Amino acid sequence: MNSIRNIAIVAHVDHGKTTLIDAMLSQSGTFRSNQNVAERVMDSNDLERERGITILAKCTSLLWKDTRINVVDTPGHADFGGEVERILNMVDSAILLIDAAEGPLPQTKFVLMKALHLGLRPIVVINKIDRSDERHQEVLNEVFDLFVTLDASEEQLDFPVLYASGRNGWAVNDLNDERKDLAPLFEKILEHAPEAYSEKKASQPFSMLITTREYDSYLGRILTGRIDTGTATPNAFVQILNQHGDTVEKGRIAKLLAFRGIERIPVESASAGDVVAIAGLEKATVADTIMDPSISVVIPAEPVDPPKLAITISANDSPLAGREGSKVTFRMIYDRLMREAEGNIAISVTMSERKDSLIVAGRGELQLGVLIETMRREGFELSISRPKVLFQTDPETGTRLEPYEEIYVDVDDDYSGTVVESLSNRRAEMTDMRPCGTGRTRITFIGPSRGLVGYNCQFLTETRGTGVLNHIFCGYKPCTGAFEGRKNGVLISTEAGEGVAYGLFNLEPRGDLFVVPGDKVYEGMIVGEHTRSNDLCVNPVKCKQLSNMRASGKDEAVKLRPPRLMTLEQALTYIEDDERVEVTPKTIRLRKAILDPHERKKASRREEA
Ligand SMILES: Nc1nc2c(ncn2[C@@H]2O[C@H](COP(=O)(O)OP(=O)(O)OP(=O)(O)O)[C@@H](O)[C@H]2O)c(=O)[nH]1
Ligand SMILES: [Mg+2]
Repeated sequence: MNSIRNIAIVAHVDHGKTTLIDAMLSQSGTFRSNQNVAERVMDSNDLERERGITILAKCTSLLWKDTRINVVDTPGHADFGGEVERILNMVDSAILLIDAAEGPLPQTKFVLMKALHLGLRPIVVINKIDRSDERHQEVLNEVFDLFVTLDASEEQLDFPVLYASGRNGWAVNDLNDERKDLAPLFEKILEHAPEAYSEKKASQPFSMLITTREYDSYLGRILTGRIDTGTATPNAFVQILNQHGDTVEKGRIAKLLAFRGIERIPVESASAGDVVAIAGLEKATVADTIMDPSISVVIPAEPVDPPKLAITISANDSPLAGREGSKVTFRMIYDRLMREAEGNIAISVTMSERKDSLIVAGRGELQLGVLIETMRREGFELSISRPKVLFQTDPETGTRLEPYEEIYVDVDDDYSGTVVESLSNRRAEMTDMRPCGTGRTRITFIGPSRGLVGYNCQFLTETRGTGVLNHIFCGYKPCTGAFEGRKNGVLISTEAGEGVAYGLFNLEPRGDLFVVPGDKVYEGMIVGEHTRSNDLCVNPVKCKQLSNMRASGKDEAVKLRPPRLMTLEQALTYIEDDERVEVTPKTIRLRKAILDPHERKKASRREEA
């Protein structure tokens, strides 16, 4: 039995990829009947479960009528697009999933563009047909238009279509068919996706391009890829070359693992076309080729899109540094980030000029936020600057260029005015506005990426949490000049100590507070937002003057307004250039980069001059 299909499931965020894979796994009999399986079982890491999104692409494998189908679940969020780009190299086919109510959205366009470019012929699945607001006919037309816009070939345009409800576990070729199970989808995969095994390739010496790299506390470095030629066996001696053809290392395959459902099990051999994981190598990483020492042919890896947004990360130097984290030195941060950049192709890390911080560039706030959150849980303490969009210079004219995005918002009609206004304030231009479904409008804009940094939070407030905002990078255009920063100034602590109810109560008329009584504060730390545009130095640790007269007692138990709490991503986009976010495993604090008020004043004067 050597028949293999390799297929990736791609879609916009939340269109139901991971849920569909649950149903595929259970209906192909991959789980034991008494096995207790979590919902969205492929979203296996903590952050994925907490946020309900897929962050890393992951492979699974199932059997259908003696054919092994390797399925790759991919993330739908644009920030993790690099994962999708790389994974598409490993498969021969893709299932393009589209929500029957929402239709194609920006990330649908992105993943389809990448898939078509690689010459894949996707199977289109219109999912969530069970939704009451589904509009499959229109959606199908929109999908067809999208294929045309993206210059699909005749062959690609002739895509098969299935209708499905992944959550209810059925797929049909025709909506009049009985909605029973996923058999029609499996049959379509066998029929439409190309056979991955080839006798001819299998008879050549072994070679495999590494697509993902992860760490296992037990096995060490685990490298996953699809075997291009030959057969891999445990204990085989191999050499690893990078994309330039330089030798990275030579070594032995200690363990050869194949995917079986949600597990990886050791196997004695695997042949060309199969997707496997290899343990035992020490230096090999993503985009390197593992091969039999008798050959030296590097398999080319497609380059991925460059990063667009950067933050600087340095060691935490606040007065409270080192109290909550175990990894606080710059050296540790450096090693950790370099290791990340090596395996995570969509992130780049460079040393700053002053050699005291690292510039970490990625695709977006969410991706960088997830990286910081992960490091935080590993025990790191960090000091982070506001995300900055990466500019480019036009090689011919020398003008400064900045990234632009196509922005799509779906909002209730009532909020469309507010959203148009706030996006125009962020220099976005409206290009289209049309009704979409009952009482909702879809508005399209083109605007600078800079304007979108931190907008998501404001957008959710403006639409009372009902709006959907999506954007996709659409190229570089001449820079639009300076943006106005945050409207309000901040309240800065002048003292170190613990927040006191009395002191905080007295600050309430000045603005919204970020701290509660008992929170540790220090000089230069930001404790709230000022109601006016300037910064204000305040004392949050001030106690009530005690006198020897007994007070009436009524002002002793002061009632404070609830503080404004920020998530990591909100904090990052809230701060200005002269401010930092201090992150420890337990706390997120905002602070001025320069803590001493006199030094701060001097520095800002220097800047103005
Ligand atoms: N009505 C309906 N909802 C569904 C269906 N499939 C999934 N959902 C819901 O859609 C949401 C997103 O599902 P996921 O499977 O996490 O989507 P995803 O495409 O993997 O999302 P990302 O990995 O974050 O891109 C969940 O709340 C699911 O319950 C379906 O067939 N019908
Ligand atoms: Mg998912």
